Amino acid sequence: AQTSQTNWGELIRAAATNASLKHIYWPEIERVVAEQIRSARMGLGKGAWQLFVEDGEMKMYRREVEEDGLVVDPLKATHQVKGITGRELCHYFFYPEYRYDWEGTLETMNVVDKIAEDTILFHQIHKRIWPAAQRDATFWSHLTHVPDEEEKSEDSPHIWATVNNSVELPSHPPNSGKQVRIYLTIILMGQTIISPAAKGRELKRDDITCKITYCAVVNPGGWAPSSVLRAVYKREYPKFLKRFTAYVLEKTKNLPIKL
Ligand code: 18C
Repeated sequence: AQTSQTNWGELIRAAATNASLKHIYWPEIERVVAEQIRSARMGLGKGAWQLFVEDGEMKMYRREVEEDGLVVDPLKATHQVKGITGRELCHYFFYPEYRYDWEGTLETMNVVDKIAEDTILFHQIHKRIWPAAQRDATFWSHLTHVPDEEEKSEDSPHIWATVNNSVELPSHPPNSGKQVRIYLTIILMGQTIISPAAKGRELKRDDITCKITYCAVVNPGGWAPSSVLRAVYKREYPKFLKRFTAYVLEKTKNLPIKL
């Protein structure tokens, strides 16, 4: 009920570190993160989303969109995983030290600049798919959390999100080597639901469920055959979300719960 009135910018600012707030990218980060959270929370109400993958709790929807002859189909995925929190989910997605463990499309990842504890600049080179050219990406990544206004209680856990958004970096000009630059806007968001049965006793991993929303728009940046591209993402998005959530479950199973 709150979505249209909520000032997401204010909430995102409240969670941000000083180093992020002072950075020249901040106005853009705040705008894009707010927009991504707003649309991730909106559900599937608007737009003709078509379900193209269903696997247990995991559902993936897309809209077929082309720009200048390139497939840029927006993706929206929802999932539910028992035993992890939104904060844990976003932690493993955001921090670079885990990325090679779960990111199957990666050839190399470099941290170009650690702007702050919650904002990092990346350059990534992805695996090549024949017959297209190899792709690379430069993007900022921001980790944030906002109060969950659906859950009325004061102490309900925050909703956590990581947003990745392409940015031009003078140190890494696009299309200058053998890679074609891709452009991406991605959000991974996790809402922690605590079972009412856990009230008044110590919380166990069985008592928590993470409601996940993952939205992605990737522009391939240059020629790529549409049929190959659609086949690739149809395979890669589900593979990512299953592998990544299994990874977070494995990493956290013996750790104290971080709400
Ligand atoms: O969100 C994800 N990962 C984050 C951290 O890495 C980050 C990165 C997103 C970039 C994903 C796009 C990579 C495309 C590169 C080619 C794919 C290689 C496949 C290798 C197969 C072994 O936000 C998780 C990302 C999950 C994977 C998404 C795949 C989306 C494919 C979109 C197509 C892009 C153009 C491909 C080039 C042409 C192919 C014919």
